Amino acid sequence: MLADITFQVLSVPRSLNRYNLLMQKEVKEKPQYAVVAAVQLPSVSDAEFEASLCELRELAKTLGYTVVKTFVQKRAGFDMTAYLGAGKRQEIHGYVNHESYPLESELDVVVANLEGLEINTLLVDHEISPSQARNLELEVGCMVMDRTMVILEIFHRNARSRAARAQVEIARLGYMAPRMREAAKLAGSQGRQRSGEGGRGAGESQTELDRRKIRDRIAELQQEIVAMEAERKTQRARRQERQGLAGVALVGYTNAGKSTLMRALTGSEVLVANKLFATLDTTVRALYPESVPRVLVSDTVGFIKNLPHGLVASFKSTLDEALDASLLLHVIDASDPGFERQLEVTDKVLEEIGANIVPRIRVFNKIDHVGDEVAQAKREANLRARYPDCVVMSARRPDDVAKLHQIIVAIFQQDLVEDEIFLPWTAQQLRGAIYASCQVLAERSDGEGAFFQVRGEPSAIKSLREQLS
Ligand SMILES: Nc1nc2c(ncn2[C@@H]2O[C@H](COP(=O)(O)OP(=O)(O)O)[C@@H](O)[C@H]2O)c(=O)[nH]1
Ligand SMILES: [Mg+2]
Repeated sequence: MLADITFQVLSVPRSLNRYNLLMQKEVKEKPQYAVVAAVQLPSVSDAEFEASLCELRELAKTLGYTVVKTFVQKRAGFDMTAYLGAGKRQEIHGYVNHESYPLESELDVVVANLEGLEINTLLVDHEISPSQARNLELEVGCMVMDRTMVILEIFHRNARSRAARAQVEIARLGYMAPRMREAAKLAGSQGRQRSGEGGRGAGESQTELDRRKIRDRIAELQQEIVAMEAERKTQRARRQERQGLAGVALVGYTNAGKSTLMRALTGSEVLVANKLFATLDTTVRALYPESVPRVLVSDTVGFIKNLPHGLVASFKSTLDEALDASLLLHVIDASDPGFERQLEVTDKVLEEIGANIVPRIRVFNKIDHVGDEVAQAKREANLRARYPDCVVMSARRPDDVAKLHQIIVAIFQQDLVEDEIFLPWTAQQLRGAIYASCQVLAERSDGEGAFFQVRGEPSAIKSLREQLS
């Protein structure tokens, strides 16, 4: 009953309301525990099914969730009322409410104190209807998020440019619209039943209004995107002209190891261990040990294997950052059986967004995860033959990370020049500036002052000279 009132007043499905509140207030601060559930249809192979579930768990992790249990069910079709069959719903209810604990499977996270754990979300691996979501929520006793909602939330958090934010909002509105309609219809029909009146319920006219508002808002956003497109091109050109913007963007599929590599390359491992959900904020960090020029590394939203069709445009918009980078690290999970296909898709999408002009290094990661040593050597040899300038590595091996670090720095140092700067004893206050903007190869002094053999960007050296003259 309470739920229906919420529907009428806000004309937004309860699940969406609660979801927004939850996202704003809690996820970023408090550990969130979730369970995952999925129906395996007869047409879906075990391998496909597992891969999709695995990906959903990774996506959940990106949102800051710890997935403690996965429930699966084979069915000929989705349950019309609540996606999962009645028995499975009960089982999940029991688990979420600490009434029963099904046997652990290898997919589950072992949690020391399940009793004290508040599981607040059930994630389902399909897009489900608003009524299925609502019924499921009522039965299991926690919030339900479907796959599309999870992905939308990730995009929402990662969209940084105005154009990307607009694009993601369009997708969110598109997702919400039918859900609001459904909610209002439900509220309207129940109102009619109660009052015995015929004709259009209050809910329905509200829907009309909401629909128009959504349509108008989408049109407005679309216009904004077109206008921004032109503006962004000039901004980008200007930015690339500017010296000293050495940026590396990590791109590739979810779970390829982008965030792990980012942490390893930027030395933020310690921070991550101490701050629970540091990953949510790790977007741009400087390469560590620091280099000359200083190189900034940014993480992008991963490609998603089962990306709902309606989300393609917003996904691409979140890749904006890749366009601003001077170098792309395309990270590929070399241990994933489908890595070749993923590589092709990534290349194609990068081309579509115009990022094919940005220099790129292919990084085949997780080589340690490819069978035994013989298999690893064979895979590595194959990859090197096929992709001559690639890097084959494991983000878990510090030596490999150091090598990649060197490769990146070397690329950015290609444009550097060597020079000698003379600093009279009277201008020693500039000493710090020299060390900050250049790499000092050697330093000697005589009675007049100090001589620095430096390597740096031409613009940095020029600016130092200007300060000295
Ligand atoms: N065996 C192995 N696992 C890795 C490697 N790099 C990352 N991982 C693991 O792969 C999973 C996904 O990594 P993550 O960095 O979150 O991937 P992202 O989605 O691309 O950011 C994590 O469990 C990592 O610990 C690697 O080189 N070898
Ligand atoms: Mg990541």
